[in-house]
Amino acid sequence: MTGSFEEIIARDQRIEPRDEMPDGYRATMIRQISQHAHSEIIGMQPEGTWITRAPSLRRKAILLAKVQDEAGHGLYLYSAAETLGVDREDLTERLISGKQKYSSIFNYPALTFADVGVIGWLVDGAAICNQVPLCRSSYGPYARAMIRICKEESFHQRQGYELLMTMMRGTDGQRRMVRDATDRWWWPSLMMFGPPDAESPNTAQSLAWRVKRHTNDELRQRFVDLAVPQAEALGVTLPDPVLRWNEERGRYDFGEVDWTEFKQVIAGNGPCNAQRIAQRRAAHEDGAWVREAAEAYAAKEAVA
Ligand code: BYC
Repeated sequence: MTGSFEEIIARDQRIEPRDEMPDGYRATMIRQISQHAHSEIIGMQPEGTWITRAPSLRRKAILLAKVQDEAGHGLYLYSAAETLGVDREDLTERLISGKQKYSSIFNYPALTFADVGVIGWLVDGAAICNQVPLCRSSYGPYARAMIRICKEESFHQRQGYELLMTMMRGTDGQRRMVRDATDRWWWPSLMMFGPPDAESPNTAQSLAWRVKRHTNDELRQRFVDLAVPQAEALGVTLPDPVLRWNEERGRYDFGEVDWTEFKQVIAGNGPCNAQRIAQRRAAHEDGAWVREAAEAYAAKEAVA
């Protein structure tokens, strides 16, 4: 791509790894992409606990495929981050030492099999709302990774919704499970979009650099507008007494997110933060022999 960084951004073209870029842009992209990668990897845990307890072979196969997809997304994203000059091993260290964040949403437990459906419907649904615009993000490797990731996320969203539809046609007990899981995941899903615009330190610069295409509040509103009719079709009530259609705005009004809870969760004090990091650290340590074997093999190949 020819032209200065500013010209490329002004033409709405992509910045590629070898292009010159301001240090702040590089740091922003490393921050966002690596946190996104960590979220995909940590995000395997809540649903992963249900793989051995899935109620049928069909549900187990679907869930396994979905959780494997999340691992794939994480690996894509670590590779995209590495094009900016960081090392995946180092990023993993930053995650397990608590220096880098991952999405708040994965610090909540998946208590019943209905949670698997609700995670697909609401969590993947929110992820799609947030990530589709990122397919046009200014950093080429990130934008291109997002295209495939979004296609897979939309399959995930549909599998979750289909599971919930099936449960809603089942027994009273199954319907209760779906309603309870919806109640627990609704507000944390709205937190995925980040703090309100007025309290988002990174949004203005990220919009100017075309890393982000919409503000946190714009995407949160878009998600609510999509989710309400889906909840109606499913036959569940979203746990927000203020939620109602606003004729004038042509959008849904909704209640205030509990931002104190959000801050607590991203500060490390959510219901499952310690467990998530401990499990990730143990998996990393257990995998040390694989990394050593791969390095030994690569060294042998280099000599041959
Ligand atoms: N949780 O200035 P702001 C998935 C942090 S995984 C934790 O608005 P920004 C899936 C933020 O990092 C999908 N932290 O920031 C996987 C910043 O702190 P730092 C995950 C949050 O970057 C498995 C501070 O708060 N998606 O789909 O402009 C199974 C101030 O925020 C959160 C992505 O990662 C949060 N919710 O905007 C199922 C999307 N929100 O870094 C599904 C990519 C904010 O300054 N990321 N913070 O210390 C983004 O789009 C943006 O980074 C955000 C935040 C919208 C999240």
